[in-house]
Amino acid sequence: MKFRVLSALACASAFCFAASAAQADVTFIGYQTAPNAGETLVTDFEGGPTLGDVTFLLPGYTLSGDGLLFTGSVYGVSAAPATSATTKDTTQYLTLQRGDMVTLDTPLLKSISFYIGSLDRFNSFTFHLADGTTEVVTGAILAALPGMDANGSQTGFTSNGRLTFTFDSSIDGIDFASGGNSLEIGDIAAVSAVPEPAAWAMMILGFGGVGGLVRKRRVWLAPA
Ligand SMILES: [Ca+2]
Ligand SMILES: [Ca+2]
Repeated sequence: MKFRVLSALACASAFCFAASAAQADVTFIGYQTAPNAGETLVTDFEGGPTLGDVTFLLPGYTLSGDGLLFTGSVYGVSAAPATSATTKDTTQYLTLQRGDMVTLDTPLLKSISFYIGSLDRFNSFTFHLADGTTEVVTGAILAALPGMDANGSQTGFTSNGRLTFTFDSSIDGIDFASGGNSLEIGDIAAVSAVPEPAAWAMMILGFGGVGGLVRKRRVWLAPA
């Protein structure tokens, strides 16, 4: 069952008291590798070898920063995102080591989603809102949401899956960063802030097709 809650649980955190803070709806679906219904794939991180020349990056988007394109797992360096309790992403993904930051500049977006592997508390996502402000969601914030953990588990259903952020206003970029090893990101997908009619139809269909694994909460974002 899909649901939307102005979360009492989020209010248990300090972020609830930032009266002017922006808000984002957060959806997490463990092990869901595919983009959500109605989304368009932004990049799958194939190709390279450097961030600037991945084979496919949707027009209008720019990737820059310190991340590595990686396949497989190396202990203490990077772990391929889990796609089930016993399987891993066998394709190329983005990994950020301690201190790394990668920026994805985007057209105006209503929502963005990406596959996250072994979420850690020290992973962070800084959203650039169209009004020029920035808002930060850390792994520690996400760990407080039902159905999610940020314990770095390389197999867990609650720390490997598709993470979706939907905004009341538009964003035009996101910074991925990590205070430790590592932040692992698979396919990124997005919904434009100005969808085509066909996209609306797909989204409406998508709303009816989501199964019982959705955990959706509204988080209060911490100003950067
Ligand atoms: Ca890939
Ligand atoms: Ca990790």
